[in-house]
Amino acid sequence: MQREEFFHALDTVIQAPRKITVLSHVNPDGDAIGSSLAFSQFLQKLGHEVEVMVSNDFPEFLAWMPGASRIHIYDKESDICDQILESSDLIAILDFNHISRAGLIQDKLKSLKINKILIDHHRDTDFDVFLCALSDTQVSSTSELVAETILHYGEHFVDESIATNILVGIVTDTGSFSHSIYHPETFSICAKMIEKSISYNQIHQLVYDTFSENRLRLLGFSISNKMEILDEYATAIIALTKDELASFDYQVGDTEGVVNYPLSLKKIRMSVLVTERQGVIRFSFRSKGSFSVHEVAQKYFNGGGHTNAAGGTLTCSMEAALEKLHQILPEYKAMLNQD
Ligand SMILES: [Mn+2]
Repeated sequence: MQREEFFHALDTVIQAPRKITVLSHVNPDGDAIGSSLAFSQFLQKLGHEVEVMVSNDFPEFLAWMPGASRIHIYDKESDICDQILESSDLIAILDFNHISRAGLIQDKLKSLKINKILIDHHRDTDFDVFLCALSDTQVSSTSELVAETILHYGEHFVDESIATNILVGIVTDTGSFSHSIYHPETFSICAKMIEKSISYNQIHQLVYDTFSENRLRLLGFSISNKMEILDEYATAIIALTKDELASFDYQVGDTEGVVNYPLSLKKIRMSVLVTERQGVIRFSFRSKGSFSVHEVAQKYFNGGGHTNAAGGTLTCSMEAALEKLHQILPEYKAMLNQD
């Protein structure tokens, strides 16, 4: 669906005041929270009754975001969340496109016959029929798409909260403007947001300069002690067991960004962070250039995402997970060694 077609369809959908639930993905990141809050604040201005919901809690470094305290966390209050979902007229799906990414909310979502709209920048949308969908992989973030949507309705809708939330989404999904920039409009949109937001320096500081001592030491340990370099495959792997995470008093979000560091090595094309959580092994993939970690994650690790950033999970032991990862590398050897 092209932009004009989407805006046209959205016009009809949001004309009359409704009860709308804005839903984003499990393990929410800055873009999930930023896009959801900004879109909900815009819908509220249009007179809708809006709730924001995610499956599980978001990291502490996003808790300051305008409106974050009113987000419903499904695993903390599933009864209230079920009631909200059941009484909704419309569900807005933001920053994900596969039902498994709804986390604990997926079964409820499947059982409800409620109209849905989608705004997302991931590949291969396939889980549902939407009243209207804005799906574009050539943008930095879902927050950028939400900003485009709001700006389409008029710059006067952008206030300090909306602008700040959008900026958090774009800054975090581009690694502070270091990747996923596909066109100059990303910066034009940011310029418009910075005019209205709290100071950009402050946003950056609030998001990035919030480490606990344990988190910084975990990062140091991950790189010094745990980074495995496979020169043959231009690949780096960092695997952190449950016990290792616990020894640094792991908190949600503490491994955020760890996977990016090995890519700063000139010779590395793909970086993989493998972490052991309750019963599952989580994979986070990053790459440089045209090598698609989305394909690797989708084919072998029940996941997906973007060309240069993707995730996946396996239900097995850490040893089995690492064995599988090593086993599939030869298939990609030629591609990983291309310039
Ligand atoms: Mn995103």
